[in-house]
Amino acid sequence: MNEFTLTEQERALLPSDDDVRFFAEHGWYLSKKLFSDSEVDELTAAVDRYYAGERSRRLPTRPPRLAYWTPEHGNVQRHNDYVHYESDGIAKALLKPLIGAVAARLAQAAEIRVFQSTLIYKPPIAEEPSNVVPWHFDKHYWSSSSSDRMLTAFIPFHDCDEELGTITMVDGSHLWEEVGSDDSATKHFAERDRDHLENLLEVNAAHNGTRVTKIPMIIPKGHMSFHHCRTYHGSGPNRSTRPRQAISLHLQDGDNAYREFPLSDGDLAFYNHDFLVRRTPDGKPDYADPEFCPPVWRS
Ligand SMILES: O=C(O)CCC(=O)C(=O)O
Ligand SMILES: [Fe+2]
Repeated sequence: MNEFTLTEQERALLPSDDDVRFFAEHGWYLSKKLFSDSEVDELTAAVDRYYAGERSRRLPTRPPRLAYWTPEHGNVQRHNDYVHYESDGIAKALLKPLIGAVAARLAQAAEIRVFQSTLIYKPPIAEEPSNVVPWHFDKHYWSSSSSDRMLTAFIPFHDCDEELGTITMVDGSHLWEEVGSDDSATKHFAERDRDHLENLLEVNAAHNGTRVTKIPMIIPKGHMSFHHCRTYHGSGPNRSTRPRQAISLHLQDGDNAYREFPLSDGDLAFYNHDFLVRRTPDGKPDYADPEFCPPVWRS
């Protein structure tokens, strides 16, 4: 029995051939309504329980770059990694085959697995500096991944627009040749200098003979936006009166695997998985370990 099947109604929600071409050209895609309102409400309830301290299991160890907000951190932007692992309620939503099937179409891959899931909360404080997400692309954190087809689904739990500080894409930037990057790029954006990143974006656009076109994703509840792993994106402050709540679901195609990626100091790039996942027969971190990187789709 194949658990990765879609209903007739779900098939109608897949990206069309034009949508797949659009994603290849622009590096982003706004989906149809992939979650019903009640599915989003169930996810929100699971997240409320997570913030209240409920866990289905806990990570066996805390890898070095783990994002893990706890109440002592206060009213800053919250990031919590591995929520698909620690909360079965959250995993139930994120492992919906339809999300994987949409990603598989966009990445033109036969299999899609979870790479990471990060729960995000921007408190409604217009001046809160931690709410601003500087320009970056996700592949920078994934140097130890062999694939260039990885992608991210940004899943808000409510209508999400510029007032809330929605995710904003730099159109077509996944096709840019990159200049001026260094090892600091493998660090999370929270550890990097914002002005430097803003400037780097302009420098890269100019190098590629183009301008920076910023597209805020206006995402209705139940919809989600997808971006290619080399698409520059960021987001602004939350100027509204309600929190901006979302999950970034980072996805890998079936072919992705650990690769050795030497940094300039001779050390190898690593990802937090390398401290958690099982090993392949040749002793490398297995990015297909179903415990941490479960499949979301197989065609
Ligand atoms: O929270 C945001 O606006 C950006 C999230 C992000 O960087 C991502 O989804 O890859
Ligand atoms: Fe990102």
